[in-house]
Amino acid sequence: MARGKLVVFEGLDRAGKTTQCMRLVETFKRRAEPVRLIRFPDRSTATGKAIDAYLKGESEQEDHVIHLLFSINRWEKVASIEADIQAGITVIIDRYYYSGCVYSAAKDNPTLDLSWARHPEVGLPRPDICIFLDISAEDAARRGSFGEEKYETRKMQERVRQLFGVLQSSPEGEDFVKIDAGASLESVEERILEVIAAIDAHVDIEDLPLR
Ligand code: T5A
Ligand code: NA
Repeated sequence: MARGKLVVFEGLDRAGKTTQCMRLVETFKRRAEPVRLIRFPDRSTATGKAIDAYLKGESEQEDHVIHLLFSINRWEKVASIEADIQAGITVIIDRYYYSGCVYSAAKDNPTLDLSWARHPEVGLPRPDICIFLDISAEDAARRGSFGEEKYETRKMQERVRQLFGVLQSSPEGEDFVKIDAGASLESVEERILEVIAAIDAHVDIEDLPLR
């Protein structure tokens, strides 16, 4: 049996990740292709509840502590992700360790840079592709309910965007495909489907027509 793919979505807050992940899952289902969607943070587990309270401003956490909680929240799912991929199920992940590293490093804590942040994430299953939904901090801030959670400030989002850029020009950047997320829902979706089809066909994504 062919192994399932591991497809990750990343981007700033409000880039449209959850919307597009859900549309992609629907496409897989329509095509009767096995699929599972995971969102990080998974707010339903014990670590997820602590993260949720922190993001809503209901509790405080030291920067390294919250970083490690986000990481544990991913490690909790590793066995089931690996089992699904082995069983031929495509696993779609809404935010992953790239967000993990970038949001923590964006805090400008002198002992929490990108390289420190990467350590607890080492060994997590590497995705076949990381689709980066690219939006300016300004456009993101205009979208629905921006500003409700901890990191949804212009300053933080601009720093996050800059650090995603740093990640994309590091070896990690090989995993990234950037899509303009400021476009309409439908055209973002169309581009995502082209990128997924290119992995299936082993076409170099660089060779896809530009949009
Ligand atoms: N975080 C996360 C860490 O610090 N460390 C970690 O390890 C992880 C995993 C919560 C926070 O946690 C941080 C990052 C975050 O600050 P979350 O639960 O993923 O992470 O955040 P959410 O608030 O659920 O989701 P996002 O803010 O990331 O939004 P999405 O999923 O990118 O956007 P979505 O799809 O919900 O859309 C937002 C709005 O825009 C509209 C939608 O209808 C919606 O109203 N929209 C569009 N409008 C116009 N054109 C388009 N193309 C549109 N696409 C969507
Ligand atoms: Na989301």
